[in-house]
Amino acid sequence: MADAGMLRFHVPEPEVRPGGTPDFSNVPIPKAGSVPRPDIDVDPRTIREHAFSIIRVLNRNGEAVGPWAGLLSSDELLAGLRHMMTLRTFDARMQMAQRQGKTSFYMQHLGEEAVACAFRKALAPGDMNFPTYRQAGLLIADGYPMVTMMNQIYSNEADPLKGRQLPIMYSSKEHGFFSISGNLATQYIQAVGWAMASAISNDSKIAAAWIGDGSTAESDFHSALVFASTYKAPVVLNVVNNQWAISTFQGIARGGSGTFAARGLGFGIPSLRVDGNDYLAVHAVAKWAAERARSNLGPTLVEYVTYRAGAHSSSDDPSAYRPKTESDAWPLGDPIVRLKNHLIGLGVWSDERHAQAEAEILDTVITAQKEAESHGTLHAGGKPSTRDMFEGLYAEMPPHLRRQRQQAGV
Ligand SMILES: Cc1ncc(C[n+]2csc(CCOP(=O)(O)OP(=O)(O)O)c2C)c(N)n1
Ligand SMILES: [Mg+2]
Repeated sequence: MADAGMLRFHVPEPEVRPGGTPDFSNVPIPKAGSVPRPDIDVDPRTIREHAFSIIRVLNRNGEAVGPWAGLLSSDELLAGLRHMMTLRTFDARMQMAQRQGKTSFYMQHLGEEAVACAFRKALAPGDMNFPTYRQAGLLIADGYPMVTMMNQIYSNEADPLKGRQLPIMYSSKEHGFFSISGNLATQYIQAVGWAMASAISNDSKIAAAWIGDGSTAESDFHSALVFASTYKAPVVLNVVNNQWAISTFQGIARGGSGTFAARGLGFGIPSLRVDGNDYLAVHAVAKWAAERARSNLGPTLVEYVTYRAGAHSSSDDPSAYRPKTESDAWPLGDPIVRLKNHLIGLGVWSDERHAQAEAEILDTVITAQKEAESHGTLHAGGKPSTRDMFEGLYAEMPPHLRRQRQQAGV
């Protein structure tokens, strides 16, 4: 019986803290291939269980099984593997560059590479992502030049954003990558608004909204869902649940809802959970959701279940709040290893070719890095001009900025 009397304040706590033994036995992992694949015009009320299960394609033996399998050719999968490997190598080099003082800040994707890399391949040219800082895979998988990314990270003279954005907060209209904002969740309502505008103007382009588990606690997330569901906006609503929001575990933002996908149910939005470390599953679910959006069936909410294996950012030390071995215990494995094993099983890849590809990729990344560094780094070489600071925001510069520009003598 519940005890009446003195009230107690409830704060959810993670299962394990530093020094403890990681335990994910409370995370139910359905068998690969076990979750049905409904038609895209399904009545959302009939697939409520999809918000609590996990769609998986790759089984423990690396085979692709079940109704969500079979969408990608071996060549497409080999390209996907290369994208994820490139992102991982890029991350390692840029993290090191941050430690060497060549940039002030960096954010890695370690363990989450499949999410953005596979998602990108489900979109069409002209579609627009509204990403967070952890979706550089969208750019890598779309062939955006690594040198340009590095120029932005170094805020050097070739930085297309001219030092006006925090490192890694890229922007590329051509590659469907809306400028990243450091103010979490703002991009969610913008994505829904962009999608509504696309429908209002009878265009064919769809939007993709991105948010992390922790940031779903922001009101912008909920407002976005209201507008998306009311106006059936052509948008894919992505939630990347990597278990952590800096030092705050996902149970805080999730509250009592069971899963992040379940948030969509109250809005009548079809909501699915997918194994975020399974390239094939991510791609299949993204394709399903994108097709729904493009067919005037409205929004889909997708929760990617993954794990942030690295630190939150170059300013973070996760050993202060979680056991060091927690990422090894994560039950969904490593996305690169899983796709690699699948391709070996198909007979189109091998350990030798993998090692060779790793060496080639490292070489390509280092070559790009040398080129970017020839344009300058944080404290050395070429910089954007002081004048650039004043340009590009207002069509007509307000008087106070004109005065400041005069004071700066530029
Ligand atoms: C509105 C707002 N509040 C707080 C922050 C500080 N902050 C930056 S990242 C972050 C954690 C976000 O976690 P999550 O949404 O899970 O994304 P992840 O970093 O795990 O990808 C916080 C609290 C911010 N940038 N903006
Ligand atoms: Mg998170």
